[in-house]
Amino acid sequence: MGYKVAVVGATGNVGREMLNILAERQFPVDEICALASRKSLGSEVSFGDKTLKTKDLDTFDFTGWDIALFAVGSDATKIYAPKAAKAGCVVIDNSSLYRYDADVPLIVPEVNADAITGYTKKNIIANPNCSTAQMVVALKPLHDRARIKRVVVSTYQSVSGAGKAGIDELWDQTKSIYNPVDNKPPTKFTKQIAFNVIPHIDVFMEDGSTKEEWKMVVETKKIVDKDIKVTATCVRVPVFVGHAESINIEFEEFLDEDEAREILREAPGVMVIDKREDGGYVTPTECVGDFATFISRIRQDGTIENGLNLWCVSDNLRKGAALNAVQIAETLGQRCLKKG
Ligand code: 2RA
Repeated sequence: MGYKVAVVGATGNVGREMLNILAERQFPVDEICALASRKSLGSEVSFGDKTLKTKDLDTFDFTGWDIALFAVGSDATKIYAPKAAKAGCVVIDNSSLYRYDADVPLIVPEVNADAITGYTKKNIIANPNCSTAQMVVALKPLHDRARIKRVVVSTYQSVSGAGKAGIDELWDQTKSIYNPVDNKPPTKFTKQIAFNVIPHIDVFMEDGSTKEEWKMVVETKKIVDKDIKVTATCVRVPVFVGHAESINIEFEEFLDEDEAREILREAPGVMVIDKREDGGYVTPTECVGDFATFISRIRQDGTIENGLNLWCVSDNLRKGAALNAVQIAETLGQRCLKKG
C-alpha cells in the first residue's frame, strides 16, 4: 500500500525535481498527480520513465489524497494549501509562507525530524529556505558535540534559486557579453549577473539586511536552537545550480578540526571532501544532481578561542528544496502516516 501524492507547481524547476526525486528514491506512490496553473494545463512532465500531463490546480479536489508537495510561490500557496489541508491532504510547502508559523513545523529530517509530529495543527509542514537547509545539516552534528554560540555565514547562491527567469538571465547576459547586439538590461536581478556578483537577494529590511539573510537567521533558530546567534551575507553569483557557503562557527568549547571532520564524516546527509591540496574541495558544479551536502576546507579559526571555518556546497534544487521536501514525505510516512 502506497500513497496518493500530488505535486503542485509540477512544471517549475523545483516541481520537476520533486517528481524526479520521488521516482529516484522509489517513494511508495499508489497514484501521482502533477498540478499546475491553467496556462500550463496539459504540459508534460516526467515521473521516472512515465510521462504525466499536468492537471488544473484551480479545480483539483484534494479529497482522498495523502500528501501534496507544494512548489509554488506564497501567493498561490495561500490559496491552495489551506484547501488541500482542509481536505485531509498533508501539505509539504516549499514557499516561505508557513515557515515562521508557530503552528507549522519547519523540518530538515537529518536535523529535527522529531518536530514533524506538530503537523497535525494545520496539516501543513514547511520546507526551509535553500540556503538554510544545507547549512543546518552541517551545523547540527557539530552543535550536538560542542554547542554553537555564533555563526557567521557568507553565501554564494546560484541563479536557479531565482527560478527559470534567473537561469535565463545569466544565460542571455553571458551570451550578450560576446555578442553585444543581444544586450538587454537586467530584469530578474538588480544588476548584471554575468561575470559579476550581487550582494542582494530578496528585499531589504529595516536594519539593512536582506530578507534572505533574515530567513537564514530565523530558520536556523527554529530548526537547530533558538540560542544560536547567526549573521549572514547572501550573495548571488553567476552559477546556474549549486549554492556554496563560507561558514565561520564559534562554539561554547574548543572543537578540534580533526574531530570536527570525523563528526561530519559520520553525519547524516553529509559528504566530506577535504584535502589540503589542489582540488581537495567541492565546488558548485560538482554537486549538481547529488543528494549530499558537501563539506570542505574544515580548519580552526585561530582568531577566536573556539572557532572553526568550513565550506559547504549543495544542489539548491535538491537538498535546498525538492530533496528535503521528499525526505519530509518519507519521514511523515515512516512516523505518522503508516500504510498497510
Ligand atoms: C534564492 N533562496 O536563492 C532564494 C529562493 N530560492 O533566490
